[in-house]
Amino acid sequence: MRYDWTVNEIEALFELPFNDLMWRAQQAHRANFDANEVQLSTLLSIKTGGCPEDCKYCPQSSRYNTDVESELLMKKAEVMKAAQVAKEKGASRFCMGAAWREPKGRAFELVCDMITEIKAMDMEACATLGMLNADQAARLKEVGLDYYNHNLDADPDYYKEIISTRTYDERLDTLKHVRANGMSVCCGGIVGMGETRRHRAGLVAQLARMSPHPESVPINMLIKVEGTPVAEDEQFSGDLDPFEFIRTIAIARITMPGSHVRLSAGREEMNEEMQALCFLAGANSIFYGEKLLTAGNKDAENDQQLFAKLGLRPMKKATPSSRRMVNA
Ligand code: SAM
Ligand code: DTB
Ligand code: SF4
Repeated sequence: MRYDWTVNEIEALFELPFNDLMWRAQQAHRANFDANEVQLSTLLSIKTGGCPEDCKYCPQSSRYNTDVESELLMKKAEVMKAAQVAKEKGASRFCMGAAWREPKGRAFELVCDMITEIKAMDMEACATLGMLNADQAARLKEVGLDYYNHNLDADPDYYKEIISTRTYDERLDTLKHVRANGMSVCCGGIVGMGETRRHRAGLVAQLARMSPHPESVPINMLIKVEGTPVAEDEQFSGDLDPFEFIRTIAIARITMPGSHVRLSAGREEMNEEMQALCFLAGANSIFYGEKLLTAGNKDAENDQQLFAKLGLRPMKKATPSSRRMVNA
């Protein structure tokens, strides 16, 4: 496994002929995984909207005028009902998201109770609650959390254009606490925010230089939500070519061959052929279920049909034993 990828090397991968890139991605994928298995994670927004942060892509920031209504933390019984439905539909992991800068006080303990109950249902548990300190990470580990999602979102230089209320280093600190407490890291980013190819290479380099690599790498295609600056301001405009998105997936696969690369937000807008190319590029995880946090997603039946057409199977659990553990 390599942890010394340079931005130039990754940019060179972006320049490869498409077929050559896909071939390399397939080799990396097949050396490490069953290439016909895809991990299914279901998301639930347990605390929606009203977030004090200024992430310019996010419909949940209180700074932008979007259709998202603020809601209080959901009751545990409702969350458990949603987790049960996700399990019955075949998801192996349940991911809870909260629109917080960081978790605090009693609300944090309530989320810890939810995690305990999800673990009792024999599902993998993931949470994304904003920044964590060392004590909070230790507490999440104690209640059995398997994965913590915290994205880098963009290349360090481009990041400054997108978020001002928390620094890149603060993000890295949270990831350090997650690692230090023995949880798996889910960390990726967004493409399609008006960044250059060099910036996309820079984002992948940041991820691929982490040692170990994040176990899960969500690659989100920006969902342009009315009212958010990235959807409204010219500065961020310009649609990303679909092949550039597929290339980004392939490059994540090549540079982080043992990680679960997730075809994440934006799938609702993708046709079956595009999704099939993403799987061919080495994506082996998706968000499964009709909703992401506030935005729509393909519904489960739709995904089941696509899986049948492509001969894909849901992965049981993304524990290390499901990997082939062979380096590409
Ligand atoms: N508040 C927490 C945080 O920021 O870490 C957790 C929830 S936040 C919504 C999780 C991730 O969702 C963000 O880091 C970003 O990558 C993704 N996201 C949010 N809005 C998006 C959009 N419009 N399109 C694509 N991805 C988005
Ligand atoms: C991630 O990388 N993408 C997910 C999850 N981690 C939490 C969230 C996507 C959010 C899309 C916009 C919305 O639903 O509000
Ligand atoms: Fe808040 Fe997370 Fe949205 Fe940023 S991405 S505004 S921190 S919910």
